Amino acid sequence: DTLTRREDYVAPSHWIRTVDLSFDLEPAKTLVISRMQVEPNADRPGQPLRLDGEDITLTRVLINGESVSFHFEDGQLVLDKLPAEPFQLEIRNTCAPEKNTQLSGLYTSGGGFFTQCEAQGFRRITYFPDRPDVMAVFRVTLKADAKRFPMLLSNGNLVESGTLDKGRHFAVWHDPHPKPSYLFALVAADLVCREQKIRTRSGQDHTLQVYVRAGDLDKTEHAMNSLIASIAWDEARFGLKLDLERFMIVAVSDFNMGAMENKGLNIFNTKFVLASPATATDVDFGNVESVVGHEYFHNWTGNRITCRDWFQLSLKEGLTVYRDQEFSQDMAGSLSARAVKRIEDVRGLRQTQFPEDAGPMAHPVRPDSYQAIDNFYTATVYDKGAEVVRMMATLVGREGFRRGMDLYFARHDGQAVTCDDFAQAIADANPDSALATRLEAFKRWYAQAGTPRLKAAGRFDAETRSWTLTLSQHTPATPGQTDKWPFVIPVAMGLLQADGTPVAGSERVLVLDSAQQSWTFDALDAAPVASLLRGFSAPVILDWEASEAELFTLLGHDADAFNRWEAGQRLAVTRLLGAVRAGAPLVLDAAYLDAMRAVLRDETLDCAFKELVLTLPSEGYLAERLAEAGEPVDPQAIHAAREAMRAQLARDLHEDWAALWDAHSNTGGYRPDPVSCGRRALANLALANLVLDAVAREDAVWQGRALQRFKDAGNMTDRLGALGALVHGRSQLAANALERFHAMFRGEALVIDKWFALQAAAPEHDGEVFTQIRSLAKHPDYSLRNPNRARSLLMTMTALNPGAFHRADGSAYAFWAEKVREIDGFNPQLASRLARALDRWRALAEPYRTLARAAIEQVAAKPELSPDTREIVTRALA
Ligand code: HT7
Ligand code: ZN
Repeated sequence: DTLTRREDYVAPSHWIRTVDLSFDLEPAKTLVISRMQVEPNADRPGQPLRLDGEDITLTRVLINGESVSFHFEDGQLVLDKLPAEPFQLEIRNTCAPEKNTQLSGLYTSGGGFFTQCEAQGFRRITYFPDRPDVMAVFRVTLKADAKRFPMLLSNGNLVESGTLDKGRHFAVWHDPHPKPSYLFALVAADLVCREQKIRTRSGQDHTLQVYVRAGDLDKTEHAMNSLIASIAWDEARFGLKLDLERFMIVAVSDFNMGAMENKGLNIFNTKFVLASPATATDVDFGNVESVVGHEYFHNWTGNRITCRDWFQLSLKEGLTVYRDQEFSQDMAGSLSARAVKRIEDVRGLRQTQFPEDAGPMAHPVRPDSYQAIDNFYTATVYDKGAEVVRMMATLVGREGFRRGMDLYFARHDGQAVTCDDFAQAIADANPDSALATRLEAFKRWYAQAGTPRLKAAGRFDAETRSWTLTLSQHTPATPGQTDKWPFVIPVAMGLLQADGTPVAGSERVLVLDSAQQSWTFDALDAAPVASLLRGFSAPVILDWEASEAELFTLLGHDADAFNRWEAGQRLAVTRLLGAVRAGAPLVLDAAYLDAMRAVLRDETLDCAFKELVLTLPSEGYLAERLAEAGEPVDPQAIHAAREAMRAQLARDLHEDWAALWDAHSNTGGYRPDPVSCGRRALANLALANLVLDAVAREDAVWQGRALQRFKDAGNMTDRLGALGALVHGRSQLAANALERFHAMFRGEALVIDKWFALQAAAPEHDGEVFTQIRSLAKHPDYSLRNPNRARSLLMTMTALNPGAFHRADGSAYAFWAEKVREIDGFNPQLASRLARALDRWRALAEPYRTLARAAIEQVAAKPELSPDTREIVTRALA
């Protein structure tokens, strides 16, 4: 298995200016004819042309109509003795879409044809220089049986269509925008479409289409509205217009990731398109909006300007995640709804990216090497990459960032570029900014892995009435990087007086750009309460020994909603980890309970915010806090402490939960707006607490109410909330409700995924949940072949249910190893993602550590493991 290194980049030997592709589509054997206009790269004369190809059968190679000699080298088709002038190259080959279980390249799903070419799927369709810096104009002819495949779609504009003999038909598509092969797509399937014509602010007319299976048309309105909103937002916020007459979204149920931004023909996992109140939750509605936005925004950040090589992946992904996060915040509207979105994003970053940055897969936002590029579609490249862009925006200001984006497009539209090019454009457009003056140091965020620890210490001098804040930073070693240079860290902050009133004029963004720096604040009557890293202005771990009193002040009064929430989480973490460390039962104190009660009763706070404050830090997050402190992680001790705290919050805040349920359990007709979503989220949290407490007290009333709610619910958020309350509260009514739910939604694949996931996420109790997961894996509806279904049980258990996964007998690890090995045999991308579940095994306490290692070795022992999974387990064991 070979390593690809960033430093080895060389420009392509040849450019492909145009490609004329013709497909004779048959599930068992598809014939592909590719005619390319090839131009030697004048900077690299005399080189052979190397074409990538994988799992396809070559039948013919012609240059300017004549057969030529060729050979294969390292899996590539190599052509030498080439004309020095531009020439036409014709390749004929076949592939077998119905045998393509990897879901990369051309494959079948639900009887139709679909493609997935990023990162290296195009080579599984035909021989081509399958690299993002080779950009060509594509013309595509599709031929297929008209009955089975009535819709024939590809990128760009439809130029011709008609019938052929033997019941076949054809369509010809032309995409005028040069693009890399990873953005190619085709769909040939029996689909229906929701269509809408729009005229944009700038007066351009466009046709928007969302294609789905016949029964799903009623679930496409939200995706269409999200697309329209995305188009309007990109034009208003960044001046970026839709550059195509027709923009299509197609939903497919077998898909390895969330969605794909193919030029003009986005292909989506059904999970991120289909949404109706009866089948999708508020979270699903939010995800559809953000994924539709994300893929649409790629049209400029990714497609018009693409990556020079795959090491630059964050150039498009980090920037596009930043853009979709901003879009969702703008759609949320109010200041507090924006903060809720920011809290959710940061929670996700900490849950997934921070552990990644502390484990064996830690890598820079711009990695230096890879074995399988598909393994580098990571939280670091996407979410930390977005934080890097956000820090740039903080350092140059909102208008400055817009100027920088304008310059980036002016300079690089139509090119394949690097992360350096992006940072340079933002800096050059803001020459006096804190970014431009520290650009080289700032770019360490692209080069150095690991989450920096930011230490803060304050000292008040009563004599001079001044308070000095000292910030210092340190980044732990990561694989292959022992010593780190200091990062440039923007620290947004403000000061409060002890009674919670803000200290006038104290708000600012400090820029820490060395190992240690101090700032002094004058004219203070007493030591202030510091609110640091407001809005989570940098992806760091803040080590700030705030007192309990300070945290209560911040929770109650900080002007920054993010830091109010953060203070609440810190108060919870202290208690939870205190119990874990002491090995003693957790007993909640009156001060904490009073503070939580005050939050729940505060009429100035939104429901969504209250729900976030009252949701305890996850077991995974708590484990990382221990690991950061160098303490062995005992997942069962964490689970026990968290369950004890949940039970006490349920019991001691009973009156408040009941009052909240009464106030918010009826939100009327379904609308997925932030206020209604917040009310539903809080009502569901209240119900979960009420059922938990009722089960503990053996009281039937709230369990009965939850069952009634489950039956009467007018939307999926409420129905699943009630079902979750019963199942996760271990009510005796749960089994019957689960059965009914399954019967009710038998034909709705995405809802059945929820049915599996909900059970896999249940808080573990005496091994019952893992036993249930193991038996659900044998359920007739369960399948490893469909990625959504496979993930519903396995990813939910490994990523979201440490109590069920980390067992002292190692049985869940063994189960995991067996599934990874099995999936690896047919879908390496899915297997290698699942294989990451035990990345953090070294941080575990015994016996988990030894058992986890053995399970990883068990995966590694499979002789014919894919390069994808091999890379993960090799790094884990290194
Ligand atoms: N750019 C898309 C990446 C993607 C992908 C990568 C590897 C294998 C399968 C894949 N499907 C989609 C998704 C995005 O970030 O928008
Ligand atoms: Zn993306």
